[in-house]
Amino acid sequence: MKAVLALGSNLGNRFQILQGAVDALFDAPDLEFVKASPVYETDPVGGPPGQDPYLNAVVIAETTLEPRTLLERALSVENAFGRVRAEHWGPRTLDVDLVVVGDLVCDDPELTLPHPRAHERAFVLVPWSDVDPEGTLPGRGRVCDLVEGLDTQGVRLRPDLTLQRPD
Ligand code: PH2
Ligand code: MG
Ligand code: MG
Repeated sequence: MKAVLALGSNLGNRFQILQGAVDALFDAPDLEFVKASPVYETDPVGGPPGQDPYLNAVVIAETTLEPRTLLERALSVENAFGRVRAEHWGPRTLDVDLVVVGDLVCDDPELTLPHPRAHERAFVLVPWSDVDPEGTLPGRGRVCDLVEGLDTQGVRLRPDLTLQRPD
């Protein structure tokens, strides 16, 4: 199955953390790296005022893992990068979200698929459409169409930062 993961960081050495997350996520079996998107610097959406901007990127993967197992791997990589869950939508060293896994639709509160807010988040859809314009969000449509309807002002390409495939 294809899996789309969204990465974000707005604390610490953000780019090093994103690259470290890519390396760590794929340093285990049954999850294969396909592509990483360009990196964007993005204005924080929601959360407390005065937060620093995020770096965001999207990674496309192939997996045979159960979505729940993939979620556990994502959470353990977040923890490895010092994620502290203090404030809802507060600053974070690393956020790894499952955006879609195949065409699964699941409304389990612990793992909602597709990600319940992905369709309205330019910081997810812009990088995703760069690497996978034909990608779709089940129930919502094609990424390239969804991106058309969004305000993308707060999402700025960082051409100086490029994620490498995992080592
Ligand atoms: N993640 C959030 C809340 N707000 N804003 C930006 N720009 N980027 C994010 O990754 C982000 C956010 C919750 O996960
Ligand atoms: Mg998130
Ligand atoms: Mg998250």
